[in-house]
Amino acid sequence: MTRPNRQVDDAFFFNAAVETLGRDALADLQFDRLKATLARAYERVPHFTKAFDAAGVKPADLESLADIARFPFTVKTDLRDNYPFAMFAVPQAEILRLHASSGTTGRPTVVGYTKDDLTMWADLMARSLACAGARPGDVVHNAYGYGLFTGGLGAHYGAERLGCTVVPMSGGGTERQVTLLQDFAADILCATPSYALNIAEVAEAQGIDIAALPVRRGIFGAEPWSEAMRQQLQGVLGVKAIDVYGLSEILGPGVACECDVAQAGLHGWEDHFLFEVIDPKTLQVLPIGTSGELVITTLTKQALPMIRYRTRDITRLSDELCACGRSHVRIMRVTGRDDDMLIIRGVNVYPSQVEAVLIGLEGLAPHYQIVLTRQSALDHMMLEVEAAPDALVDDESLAKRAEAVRHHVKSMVGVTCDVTVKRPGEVPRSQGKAVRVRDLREV
Ligand code: DLL
Repeated sequence: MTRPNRQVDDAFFFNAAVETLGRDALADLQFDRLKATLARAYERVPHFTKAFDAAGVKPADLESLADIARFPFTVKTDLRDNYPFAMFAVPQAEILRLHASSGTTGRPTVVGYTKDDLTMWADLMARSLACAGARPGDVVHNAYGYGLFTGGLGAHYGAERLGCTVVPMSGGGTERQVTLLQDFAADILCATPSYALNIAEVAEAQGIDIAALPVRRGIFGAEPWSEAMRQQLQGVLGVKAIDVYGLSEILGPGVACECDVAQAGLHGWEDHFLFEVIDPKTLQVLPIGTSGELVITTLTKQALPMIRYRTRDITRLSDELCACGRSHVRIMRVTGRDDDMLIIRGVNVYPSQVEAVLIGLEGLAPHYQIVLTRQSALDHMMLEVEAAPDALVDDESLAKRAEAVRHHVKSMVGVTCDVTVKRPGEVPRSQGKAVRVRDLREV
């Protein structure tokens, strides 16, 4: 290694004036930008013209930020119904980049960006990386997938914008990831949390002490992960693990990011987005601090303005002052998606709850899958977990461990399930977003 990795303790902002802007000034800025966005969406996108008309509301009706509640929601199927480009508010020739998310059924969701949108995205991702503890000059090992998924290119341009050296790894080729993390002395690892764990495991198998490498921050997102998983990742990787959030319909990564000072909720960048939390059943806006579905309106997007987009992500907001000095609202850890929520004989279960139980138990590796089937009209949950590499794997030990898992899941999550403890390496590993649930009920 030719370069000492740096120590960073001082507060650092990509754009201090904006990140610490007073709440009143932030609200004024949001109001002006929201008014312009509503007008633009109504004038340029037939979907919004129809939706606003059907709701009997016009952009001019917005007299305060709270009036946003009078405007209609946008949902994922609206994008699918307008496939591929009919939600765009600019002519196709002004679109410089397309991304798409595959989804499980039907058409992909397509999103587009103008030149200004790409600049804004890079700025917000740079701001997020800085908030997470990255600094100009750092080496950023980017293991988010490159391609139609927004993770790879989103983190890439943000890191360049911050002035970092980017290693554009993408996902996969895990042994090589370990080698280059080592050889290039990365300061920052960007990956999904499940893939970061996979990297750590492969390093261990190669006899490399990954925690001893200079990497000091893991910037993890794109899938739900638990506080227990944070502790696990921090332990095995020897990093501070920071949560980053985003979704392609709104931007990609960089909509919100935790600060490394507090590691307690993700600062949602309110100069570019308006955040609401609603009750997904009544669709009413909930008071700040109450848990519900996150709804986001873009305030500056040119190509694809989004009005009250229902993310399906379950969280709550916090406007408590943060120790880092940033004034922007905090989005608390997303515990799961409304549509990830499993209802097993009446009990609501999020995979992240199961994960938190597994990580607390001895003799298990943090790899698991939930397999759902239907047995005589009843939902049945089977949990496949994996023994730790050093655990006993004779049939009797595996059966004992399975019984312990079954007991803990029952007492802590409240659901009865069958458990199989597999031998090390038998649960499929993630290369990007982990597949935690195999739902075989429709088959
Ligand atoms: O996952 C963007 C992204 C890339 C975010 C890299 C962070 C890092 P999509 O593929 O459109 O975009 O998926 C968006 O992923 O609605 C959440 O359900 C989930 N998700 C994203 N970040 C988090 C997170 C990218 N930090 C969907 N915690 C979102 C929990 C997350 N869930």
